[in-house]
Amino acid sequence: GCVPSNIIVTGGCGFIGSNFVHYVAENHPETHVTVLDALTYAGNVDNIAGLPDNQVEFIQGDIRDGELLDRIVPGHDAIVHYAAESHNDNSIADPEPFVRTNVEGTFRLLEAARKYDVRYHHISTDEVYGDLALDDPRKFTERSPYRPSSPYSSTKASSDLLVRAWHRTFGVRTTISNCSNNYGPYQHVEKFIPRQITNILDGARPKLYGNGRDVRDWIHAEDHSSAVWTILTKGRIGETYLIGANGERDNITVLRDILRVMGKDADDFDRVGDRPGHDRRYAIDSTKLRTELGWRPEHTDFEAGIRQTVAWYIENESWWRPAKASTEARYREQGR
Ligand code: NAD
Ligand code: TDX
Repeated sequence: GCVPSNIIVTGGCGFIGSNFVHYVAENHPETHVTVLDALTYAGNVDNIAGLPDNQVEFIQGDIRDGELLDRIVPGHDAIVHYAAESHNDNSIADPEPFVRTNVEGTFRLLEAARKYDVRYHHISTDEVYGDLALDDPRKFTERSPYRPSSPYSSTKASSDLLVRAWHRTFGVRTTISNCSNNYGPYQHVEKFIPRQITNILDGARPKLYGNGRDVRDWIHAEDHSSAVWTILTKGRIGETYLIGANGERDNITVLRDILRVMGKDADDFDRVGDRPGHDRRYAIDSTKLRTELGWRPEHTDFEAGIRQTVAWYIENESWWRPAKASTEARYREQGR
């Protein structure tokens, strides 16, 4: 593999993108990072504050802005594309921004990668494979069929297909990674784990959808970052790699971990209406990434990861406070 000297990270002011920028700053000081982010409701430039100015540069802009891409893409040797509309519940309330950013935005970046012959890594999700039954012994692999359920996951699936076509037809040097559910610092309070932690800190009760038996395959955002770096530098061009850390848990178990860590009773939560079209279970088989590229996760103790994450939200109330009331107001409109 070869270490890129100058990369663009789209969505680098969001949850996972900013964790990746921190990861590169700490572990690969020889790589310059240009963060391109529109700063939507989900983006916060404070997420990358304090990183060395000579290594990390921020440009506010939209990935759909072709003229902006013409100005900034030349001179970079890779694009790592995280920017997206990322929340399933929002995609049910209003799908249009998901088509615009996830489909059209990916198209613009691929066109720029083609025009300037820049390596392109695409961040995607296990949700493109739909869901599994609770008792299905299988997990998703790189060969699983695409069958997305939600407006969010269908736009992510669409973007993956564009990447495959731009590789095969135009020879763009692409890789794709499909990762399972992330947790860790800087995650927006609309998402399951931060929503429940910050509800408890606010003296409000956590909200569990449906019967709480839905399973997600949790991975710490830092392990996602190390996997993406591995694929960016050592992955085979044109290939897809699944990223996961064998972290399957149902939602009620995760919620009870949070309640226990925060000193609450195991039944101190509300059950609310279910998400329409709710996926039952996701599970990742990351054998290809582990055997071909030698990647391993480091945060394998989920309860320790939850404890650290709870501590981060306690210490960083000024970070999440501005988004909390408006997020809960949106949930009230949806009855969740
Ligand atoms: P996020 O919503 O926290 O952050 C998205 C970022 O993209 C924000 O900073 C936002 O300002 C920016 N953005 C949105 N639209 C833009 C546009 N048109 N132009 C430029 N910037 C724009 O999302 P996240 O949870 O960090 O997810 C990042 C990526 O990882 C997404 O592609 C998502 O599909 C993927 N992913 C997420 C998870 C997860 O568990 N959260 C799991 C697997 C894959
Ligand atoms: O308040 C809640 N109560 C609840 O029970 C919320 C917000 C969620 N849930 C449930 C729904 C899901 O089964 O928790 C689970 C996780 O929900 P989210 O945090 O919304 O994540 P999910 O829908 O699984 O999608 C996430 O993982 C895959 C990310 O948001 C996506 O961007 C990623 O692609």
